[in-house]
Amino acid sequence: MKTVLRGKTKEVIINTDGPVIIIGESINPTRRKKLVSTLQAGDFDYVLELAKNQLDAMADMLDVNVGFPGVDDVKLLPETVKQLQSHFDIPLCLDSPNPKAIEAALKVIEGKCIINSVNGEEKSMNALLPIIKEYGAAVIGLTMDDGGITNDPYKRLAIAEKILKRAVKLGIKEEDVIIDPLAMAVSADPQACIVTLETIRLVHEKLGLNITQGASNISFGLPDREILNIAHMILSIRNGVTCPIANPEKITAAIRAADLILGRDDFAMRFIEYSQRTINV
Ligand code: THG
Repeated sequence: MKTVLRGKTKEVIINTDGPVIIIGESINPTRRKKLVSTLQAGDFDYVLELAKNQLDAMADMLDVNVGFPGVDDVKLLPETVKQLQSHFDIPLCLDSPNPKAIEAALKVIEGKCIINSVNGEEKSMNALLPIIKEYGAAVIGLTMDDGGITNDPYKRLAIAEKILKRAVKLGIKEEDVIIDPLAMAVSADPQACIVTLETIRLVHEKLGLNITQGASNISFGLPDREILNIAHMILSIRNGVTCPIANPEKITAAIRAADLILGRDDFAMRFIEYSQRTINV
């Protein structure tokens, strides 16, 4: 199954047969106070620098999250989208829980983006799926709903199916629904990653959809986050993750290695391309 995205002109295809597409995570103010302060001052240099660093590290797309308490993201999300698109020809992933901010950004965005995200709650699906259909975007469906977050992979699969059915009923194409199995901190729950990995396997096998996840979430609160993120990423790719939201500056080498090992990189072209790039910087 292929999900096709576009920047102003550049096309990116997320394919369930791989290779893995990297959605850069860094435009996110959770741990970056500087992002909020610069954006609020109308200064876009820092967000453009975050974008460039991720693209240099081979991100294929960029997640764009500018939500922060006190920020007017209905104004800021579209402004940030315009700035990013005037400098970089790359598809974006609009990361906001605010349907008004999403719609405002969809009005100005060029190409075809991903909306991050809906979940299985009636309120979420009703607010966002019609807009996503209207603007022809793709969507990430989080496997949680009115009942909250379950630790049963079969229940997460059922929520994925519910979102898929609802989206298709509204006229959104099946291939434009990307599932998020919910990656959470393994420091808080020793079963967290295995539940996610099993959900990935089930969604891949039963629904055949493209699968993302906020890959760096799993290592919150632990030392040596980089190695944990890499181990989890490789296991996730084997199970069916095709478009993780991750830090390309830390993870691209491991992803290129996994793709090569899984027979998705003829003559090791992509692996070598990345390795040459590392040597040359
Ligand atoms: N699913 C979906 N979208 C998401 C998430 C998800 N969006 C937000 C988040 N989760 C994914 N994005 C991040 C961004 C940064 C980090 C984790 C997840 C992170 N950053 C390091 C830190 O905070 O210490 C900094 C890394 C660095 O130095 O570059 O951990 O789950 N659909």
